[in-house]
Amino acid sequence: MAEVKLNPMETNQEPGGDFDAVIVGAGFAGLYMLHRMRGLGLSARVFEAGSGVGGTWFWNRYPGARCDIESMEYSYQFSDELQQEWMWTERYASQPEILRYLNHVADRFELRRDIQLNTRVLTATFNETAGRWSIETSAGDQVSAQFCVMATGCLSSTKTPNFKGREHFAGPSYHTGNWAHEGDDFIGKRVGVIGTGSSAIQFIPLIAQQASHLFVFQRTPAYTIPAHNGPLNPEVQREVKANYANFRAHNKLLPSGINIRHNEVSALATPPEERQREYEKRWEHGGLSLLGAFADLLFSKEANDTAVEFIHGKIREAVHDPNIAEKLSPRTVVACKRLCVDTGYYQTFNRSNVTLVDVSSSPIEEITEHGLTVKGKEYELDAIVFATGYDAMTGSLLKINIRGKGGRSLKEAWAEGPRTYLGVATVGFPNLFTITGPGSPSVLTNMIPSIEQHVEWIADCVLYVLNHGFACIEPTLAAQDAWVNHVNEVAGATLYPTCNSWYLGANIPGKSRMFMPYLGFPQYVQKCDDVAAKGYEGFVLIPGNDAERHAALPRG
Ligand code: N01
Repeated sequence: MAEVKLNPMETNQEPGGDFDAVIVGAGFAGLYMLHRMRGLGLSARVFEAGSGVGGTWFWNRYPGARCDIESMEYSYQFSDELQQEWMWTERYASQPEILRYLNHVADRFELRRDIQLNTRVLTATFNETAGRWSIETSAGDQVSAQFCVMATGCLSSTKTPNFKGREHFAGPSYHTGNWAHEGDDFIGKRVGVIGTGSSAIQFIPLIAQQASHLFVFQRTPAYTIPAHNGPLNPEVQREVKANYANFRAHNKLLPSGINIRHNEVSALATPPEERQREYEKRWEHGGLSLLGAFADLLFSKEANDTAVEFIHGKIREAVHDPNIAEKLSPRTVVACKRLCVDTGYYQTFNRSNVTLVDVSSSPIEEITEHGLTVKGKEYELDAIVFATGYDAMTGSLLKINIRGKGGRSLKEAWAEGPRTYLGVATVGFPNLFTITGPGSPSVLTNMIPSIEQHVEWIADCVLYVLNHGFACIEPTLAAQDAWVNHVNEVAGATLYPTCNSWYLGANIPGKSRMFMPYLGFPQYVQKCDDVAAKGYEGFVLIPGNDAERHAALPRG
């Protein structure tokens, strides 16, 4: 571990809530950030709104919640002892297993003493004179820190549409991202599910087995690929562990950091029978591997249409009623919305107790005391599940009243869409870091290596600031503008921006449309490494001395 040389003024460790760093969130990102800050000899406090650690995996307890990245990959690699000792039981880990893992990590690295649960950060205000962040919480804390790290997650701010009459519904209602912790079930109930994204697709087959009747209110069908989940072969686990470092290093060089075999050939240049064989192979393998079937899938609409046709054929094979199969067949580009991974989703619509209600042209009109209405017809329901997604990537950040230089809020700074340098920092907000923020690869990658890369980069940056006697670091406007343009240019060369996805902010009424994640994990890692190697190119480093600091503060 690199040595940090701190002077007392910089550490400012007085009792009563002055820290080197405040970290917001105790999910994968916050836990590792805390561990890393401690490793640098810094004081840090984590504030977490939930009553336990785990972030996404604490809140998403709906039946069937599991990861769509294989468990041997969806885990930390910063500690070889940890990755060797933890035994995953399934190919794709379930939510309870991932939550157990994160609790194990919190205990193993003795993180809990610096984590304050049940505490939501309300405001974070940069004090320009002191060069420090003041943080206020829902529990009444008022603390300060030189560095503030937002580990708030990309998909943590739930979105429930403002349906007329929602408050009148007499039965229980749920949002997948904020699921009750008590063991509710749907046995014998008439259940309505609104939404058919990744979350709904995971629990619909399970709720269908319990409910007396399940109504699925679908606005836009999604593409989903069978997971073929099952117990993790101990031999596979042993083999990966025998060579874990190489396995991780290999994955890091892949476009999304996920262990998918990427075919370098074009779908259009491949003869139809061969193309079909390739798609079949990927379908049989399951999960996100279909994304790597051909090099031009996300660049050419014509190439993508071959995948559309293939999946439509699979839906027709799985669903007995051709009308329902047709309704379940998406018309958008494959993967421009997140590809889903399921177990028995399409087959569920063959059950006599499941009804697909198309709300694409006739939206849900109203929620009533006993159900909801579509086209004037009332569907009687005992329970409603909102699987309606998230205000992704920016929602949780903008819920906090973050004010930077000159009292300017992050909301104002991002009014036209989030603008960051590398997804980690924003002009006007010195010493504020975002882990997997907008403008970083984040949601288009395996989140855990992305998180680790950010945490390590931020820790190195903090160390650099302190060891060189600086007080603050902040990106330049030129670097930020260039990065935002680059993120958009890269996305613009693909089919990603062609549908109304949450990647674009299109699922939130009034949200500025901007393609938020950066496409290209290895290129991104290289860029971050280069920036650091060049003494944090594109950032302004502000001296520790007050007078010097004021003179050096970038304006505008
Ligand atoms: O949310 P979503 P999600 N009336 O936004 C519909 C990750 N994740 O929670 O498309 C009717 O995908 C909306 O319809 P439309 C993953 O990255 C991963 O399912 O806007 N319907 C859509 O069908 C994923 O992408 C895993 O027309 C309305 C649905 O609600 C992300 O989380 C598991 C509506 C929202 O789908 C979010 O997934 C779960 C309305 N007014 C989640 N408003 C795994 O790792 C919205 N909808 C496996």
